[in-house]
Order: sequence, then structure tokens, then C-alpha cells
Amino acid sequence: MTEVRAAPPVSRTALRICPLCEAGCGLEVGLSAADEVVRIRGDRNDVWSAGYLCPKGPALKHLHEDPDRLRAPVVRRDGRFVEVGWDEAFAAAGRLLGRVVAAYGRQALGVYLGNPNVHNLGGQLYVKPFVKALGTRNVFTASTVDQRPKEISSGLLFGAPLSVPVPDIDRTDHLVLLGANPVDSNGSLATAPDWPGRLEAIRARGGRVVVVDPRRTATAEMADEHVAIRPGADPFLLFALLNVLAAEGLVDPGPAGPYLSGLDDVLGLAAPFTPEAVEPVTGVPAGTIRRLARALAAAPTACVYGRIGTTTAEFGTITSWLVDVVNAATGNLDRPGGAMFARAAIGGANTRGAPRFGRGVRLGRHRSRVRGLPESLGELPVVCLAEEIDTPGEGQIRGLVTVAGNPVLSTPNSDRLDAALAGLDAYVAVDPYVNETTRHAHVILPVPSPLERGHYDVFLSQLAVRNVARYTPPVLPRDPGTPDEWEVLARLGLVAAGVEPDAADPALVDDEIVRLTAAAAVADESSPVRGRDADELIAGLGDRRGPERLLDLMLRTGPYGDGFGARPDGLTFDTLLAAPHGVDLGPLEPRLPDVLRTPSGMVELAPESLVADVARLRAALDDRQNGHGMVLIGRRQLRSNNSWMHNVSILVKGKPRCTLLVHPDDADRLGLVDGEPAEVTSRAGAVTIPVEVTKDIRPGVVSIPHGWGHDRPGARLGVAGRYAGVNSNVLAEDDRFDPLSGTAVLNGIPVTVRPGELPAGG
Ligand SMILES: Nc1nc2c(c(=O)[nH]1)N[C@H]1C(S)=C(S)[C@@H](COP(=O)(O)OP(=O)(O)OC[C@H]3O[C@@H](n4cnc5c(=O)[nH]c(N)nc54)[C@H](O)[C@@H]3O)O[C@H]1N2
Ligand SMILES: Nc1nc2c(c(=O)[nH]1)N[C@H]1C(S)=C(S)[C@@H](COP(=O)(O)OP(=O)(O)OC[C@H]3O[C@@H](n4cnc5c(=O)[nH]c(N)nc54)[C@H](O)[C@@H]3O)O[C@H]1N2
Ligand code: SF4
Ligand SMILES: [Mo]
Repeated sequence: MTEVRAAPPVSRTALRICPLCEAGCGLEVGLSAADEVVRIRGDRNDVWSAGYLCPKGPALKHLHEDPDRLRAPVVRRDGRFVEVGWDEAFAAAGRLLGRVVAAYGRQALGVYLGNPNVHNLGGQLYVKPFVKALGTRNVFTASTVDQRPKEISSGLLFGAPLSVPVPDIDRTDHLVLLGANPVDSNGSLATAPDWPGRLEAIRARGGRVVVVDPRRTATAEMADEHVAIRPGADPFLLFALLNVLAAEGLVDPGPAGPYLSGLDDVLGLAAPFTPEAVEPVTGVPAGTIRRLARALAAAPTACVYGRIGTTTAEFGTITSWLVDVVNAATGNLDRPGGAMFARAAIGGANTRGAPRFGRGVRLGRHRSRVRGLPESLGELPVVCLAEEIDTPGEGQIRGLVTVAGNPVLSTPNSDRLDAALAGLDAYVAVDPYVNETTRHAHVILPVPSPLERGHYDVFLSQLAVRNVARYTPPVLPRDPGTPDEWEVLARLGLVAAGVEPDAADPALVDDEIVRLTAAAAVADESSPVRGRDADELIAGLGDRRGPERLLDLMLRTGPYGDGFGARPDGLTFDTLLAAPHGVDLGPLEPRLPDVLRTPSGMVELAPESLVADVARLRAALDDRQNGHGMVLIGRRQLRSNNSWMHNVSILVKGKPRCTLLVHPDDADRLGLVDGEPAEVTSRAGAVTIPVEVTKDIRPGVVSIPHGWGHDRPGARLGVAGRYAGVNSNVLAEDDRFDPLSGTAVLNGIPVTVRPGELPAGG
């Protein structure tokens, strides 16, 4: 029995930016005299989130207190995890990885970086140097099951992968969302807290919200119009919108016009994609498409925004591209109320170097060993991870490091990856949990709870709908002798590079990063410290070390920085400490052409590789006219966060959430009954899952949320194990991906569905 006791009184409060999703809400943590977390609520004074939070924010208390969360490193001995001290753990990690390198070379190492790397300071500032220290090209991340198509299209169009135009939701008159459900996901590649309130505000000021989604989501529920498109059909719809805009003389690029190149070329490519031609493929009536196009052109300001339903799809990169082309063609690129560029206080590639002109992005510089798939932005597609581990031969991955990832639940053909991980000679995980993936590790190095770490959203501020700078210091002290995540990464990088564990001092790495950052700043023509002496700047940073010193350096040399005296009113780390609720840097402002880093100095709207891929889309237009079987899509749930919050009982309890959404017509036809099991089969595998019959999904489409399937033996997730659900990525196929980006198709997987039987005892 759990003992019920009254919560102790709050004796102090502390602030913490929530690291769980892109909204980055400011939280206020109430602590007792004994430093127990009493409650967590939204910080009403936060300049960014003004008190907003979702049910996951308060769950930071439960994550912090979770008895399953690792507090000390573990190593595997005779098939069991045994707690060891930090020195011993690093020695073991160094020995294991060192053996692989000695026998097979550095290319026998692989690394997988998961989503939380962009949500904590250690990952954001120290993971790149860590990967460099491993010295391998076998770099995999969650990006190729996520936003990589958008990074590639943005890189090609604007010159930098994170120059992603975000919807100016606070000023737009007309927002069209494709494949996004921000009311449940809290938004992505458009960092903003309180999407429900912001969508409501668009309508309250007389604007219009349109949701294009095969499912009637909570976001669609709030919208003026819901267009239930067929999965994977967004590029056809977008081309048809361009087709109508061109045919009806509605193209007007507005203020961005002088900086656009290739618009006419893309409009030419749209010619075959008439509303009538795409109607059978999209399932959207031609009349609706015409109406949508005219409404976009007529609105005083408008913005099309696409998210995971459009990127984890067969034509993810084309779709990501066309979203921006439609915005450009309607005069909405880079104007208030349209799609705009953030101007982050630190870390922005589009505020460094010469304005307007740059090298752009280079893709396909090397290829994966087994299938020969091209790299992008220094990474290989994660659809090749399993085969690179389980296919013998020179260059086979025999040693792996995962940092903040759970690819067994989050990447395609999971069963194969699961089996492959079991055969590794060395596997070191940096992760606070023994989960479906890390259960295969030989060494697990945990990281402190979010409440024990400082925070700044370096990555997400590149994608914010308003410019702010915020830092929150650790709420609680770490246990003495427990390293922060940056120290874990720094020390692991050193031992992996062959340094003796005793000599592997994280300060060496920290000093080196600061030295390189300062050297880059003084050489950068956009920096307020251009031409200064790097050593003098470093000396000016004082006694701080670790992320705080690095943040100070980046802030001071960034676009709002004090430039070490050059702009006395500018930002420093001390400014942020003095403004605990954040510093508001104002609404987004037009940034063309200076935001560009393209070779031509123009927005390159018709890049060669994208134009070339249109042939594949045209072929698909003909292929798909008839014969539609059932297809599987995913969904996100407010009380869930990818795979790793299911161990928090207040979030998972209640009726089962991992269900198969089926339209009543399909249920009747297929003999499926609400609450009864169905067997869902793809080319990759099969799962048995309870049916949830609902009119909210388009006929012919079924939906399973990802991140579930906590029934694998050996994981240490007491709560999650009781609410296991099924792993939807058992169904995702590792040979179905967008060729330009290597991004897996997670939405639009052909499946068969029939009544199923739950396994005995299940
Ligand atoms: N079918 C399907 N699959 C999908 C998706 C989908 O829509 N459908 N979505 C995809 C997307 S968008 C994403 S981003 C991926 C996510 O894929 P992953 O990043 O592989 O998975 P997560 O579930 O985010 O796992 C995060 C891991 O990080 C650990 N962790 C949490 N915080 C920290 C920290 O601060 N430091 C460290 N070192 N570890 C930490 C957790 O314990 C957990 O093991 O899933 C993808 N997979
Ligand atoms: N609560 C919660 N919040 C999260 C996460 C989470 O797991 N839980 N994960 C975080 C992460 S890592 C990410 S990347 C973001 C993602 O944020 P979102 O992209 O907003 O995430 P989803 O809710 O999966 O929304 C995708 C929508 O696309 C629809 N869809 C599927 N296929 C298609 C298609 O072919 N065309 C169109 N037009 N729509 C399609 C789905 O029905 C779904 O409603 O969310 C983040 N926030
Ligand atoms: S929306 Fe929820 S999970 Fe996301 S940052 Fe805010 S409180 Fe955290
Ligand atoms: Mo994601």
C-alpha cells in the first residue's frame, strides 16, 4: 500500500525551462524545506510561456523521483546489470570501445543520437565534439525518422539546414497545417507554447485555420476546416495549389520577390498536377483545392506549415520544399503573418559569417557500407543502422554508443535492430534508463535528472515564433561525485579516443571547445568581436566553466551580444541570470536577404536535386490512381513523449492509449470490434492491438501511436511494463524511405488488418 500523506509546505521556489518538448515552457518548482519537490506549475512571469504548461511539465517531479531512473553507472556482468563507480564505468567503456578500435579500426564504431540531445545543454553543446572524438562516419540520429527532409529543403533553399521558416502564428490571418497536431504535440519546427490559445487567437481576430490530416485531430477540432487527405498525398496537394495559383494569375511573391530565384521553374513543374489530376490520389475534391488556393492568395497574410505527417513520408523532401514555395508564391515568405525566420541569440548559422552568400549545404559526401545510401549533414539514414551492425564484412559496426535514444522503439524494422544490438562486441549507452534499447548495453552511464541541470534552448530558439533568451540554473544540487551530462560526454569521448580514464579530464574538452568557439568568433565578419584577440576574450569569461562559460561566450559574440564591450547594452550570461523569467528579444522581423547563406545569394526555389525528384512524384501520380489498400499512420498523445515517459504513472494510468484507430466502415468490412484485438501486418512484421472504432479517421487509414511496446525482457521500467502497448515500428519498413533525405516512411505504411487474438496471458 502506498502511504498517503499531506504534501509538505513550499519553502522556496525555483524556475526551470521544461526540457520535454519544443514548447519549452517556463516552470515554477515549489520545494519543501528538505528540498523535496512539492509541486510544479507554469511560471506566469515567463516572457515566453506566460504560465502555460501541459500535463507532462509537472511530471518532472515524478521523473526526478522515479526509482527506476539510474543514479549510478551500471555494467553488465553475467547477463545482469551491476552498479559500479564512475571511474570503473569509464574504464570499462574505454576498454570495450578500445578493443573494437584496436581490432577493426574506428569505422567499426557507430553512434546513435536520440531526440533529447536537442533538449539538454550537454547534448546541445558537447555532443558534436563527442561524435568527432569517436572518429567514425557511422553517425545515426533520430533526425532521419523526423525533420531531416525539412532541414535539407531549408539548406538548399536558404543555405542552412536550420534556416527553417516558421509560421508567424501570432500575426497570421490564415494558417494551413499539414500533418501536424500541435494541440497534442505542442508544436514542432515552430517553437511556441500554448498552441491551443494561439490557434484560438487566430480565429478570435477573424482569421482562419485549416487542418489537412487523414485524422480529425484535436487541432482539426479547433479549426475552421478539416481536409481529410490520403496519407502521403501532400506533395500532390501542394503542387495543385501552385497549379491553381499560376493558372488563375494569383502568384504574387510580395516583398521577398527580389530575392527569389526559380519560382517560374517550379510553377512550370506544377503544370501536370491539376486539381482534377490529383483528386483521386489526394482524396481531396478538385473544388476544395481551388478554394484552398484562392483563400491563401486572398488572405491579407497566410502561412502553410507542415510537420511530421509530411516529413516522415515517401516524398518528405519535396513536400517540405513545396510548403515554402507556396508561401513564397503567395507573398508570405519572410513577412509578418507569413513564414518567417527566427533570429536566435546563439548558435544560428544564419547569423554567422558573411550575410547572404554562403556555401549552402553539401549532401551525399559518402555512402553507407551495405546499401550505399547517401549521408546528409554528416549522418547516415537510421534505416541502415541494423544492417550496418548485422552484416559481416569490413567496416561492420561492432561497437556502438547511444546517447539519449531508444531506437528499438523509434526506428523502422525494430525487431531486426533489437536482434542486431544483442550481437555487438561493445555497446555503451548514455541514458538514465534501462529501456528496450539500453538493455543491450555493456555499460550505461546515466545523466542527472533535469532538475539537477541548468538549461538553455540553443536548438529550439532557431525555430521560435518569437525571439527570446532564457537560462534556468539547476533547481537542485547534484549528488557529489555525480557528473553532469556534458562531463559524461567529454570523458567518454576522451576514453574512446584512447586517453587513460584517469587522465580523461572533461576540462580538457571544455577548454578546447571554448578555444575553438572564441577563435571562430574573432574570425567571423558578422561577429561584434571580429579581429579581437581570442585569448583575451577567454580571459574575460572569468572563472565559470562548462556550459555556463560556453553560453556566456556564445551570447556575448552573438547577434545581440555585448561583444565584450563593443556593445555595452548587449547580452551576456549575467544578463540572463539577472532576468530569471527570460529576456524578450521581440517578434520576428523580416530577414531577407541577409538570412541567406546560398551560393547565389538568392532563395534558390528550384534546386536541381529537388527538381529531379519530381519525376518520381509524377510516376507516383499515375501509379496511385487506383487500388488503395489500408495504410497505417502514427499519432502523438498529449500525455506521452516519444518512448520515454511511460514510466510515469500519473501520465499512463487510465484506459489503454496504445490502440488502433479504425473507421466504422472499415471495422464493419473487416470484422473488427471496438475493444477487441486486431492483427496488423506489414511487409516488416505484425502486431496485435486493441481496436478503437472512431469516425475521426479517414476510411482506409488506421493509426497507431509510436513509442510503445514496453514488453521486452530485461528493461527496467516497472510502470511502463504494466502499460506495455505495441511497438508500431515493428511494422515500419527499413526499405521504405524518402531517397533525398533517407528519412523513413512512418506515415503511409501499407498494412493488412484482421481480427486478432491476444497472446495467451496478454
Ligand atoms: N512510427 C513512428 N516512429 C517514430 C515517430 C513517429 O511519429 N512514428 N517519431 C519519430 C521522432 S519525431 C522522434 S524525435 C524519434 C525519437 O526517437 P529517440 O530519440 O530514439 O527516442 P526517445 O523515445 O525520444 O528516447 C529518448 C531516450 O533518451 C533518454 N533521455 C531522456 N532525457 C535524457 C537526457 O537528458 N540525456 C540523456 N542522455 N538521455 C535522456 C530516455 O531515457 C530515452 O531512452 O522517434 C521517431 N519514431
Ligand atoms: N505529447 C507529445 N508531444 C510531442 C511528442 C510526443 O511524443 N508526445 N513528440 C515530439 C516530437 S519528437 C515531435 S517531432 C513533434 C511532432 O509534432 P507533430 O508533427 O505535430 O506530431 P503528430 O501529433 O504526430 O502530428 C502528425 C499528424 O500528421 C498526421 N498525418 C499522418 N500522415 C499524414 C499525411 O500523409 N499527410 C498529412 N497531411 N497528415 C498526416 C497524423 O494524423 C497526425 O495528426 O511532437 C513533439 N511533441
Ligand atoms: S508543453 Fe508540456 S511537455 Fe512541452 S514544454 Fe510545456 S510543459 Fe513541457
Ligand atoms: Mo521528433
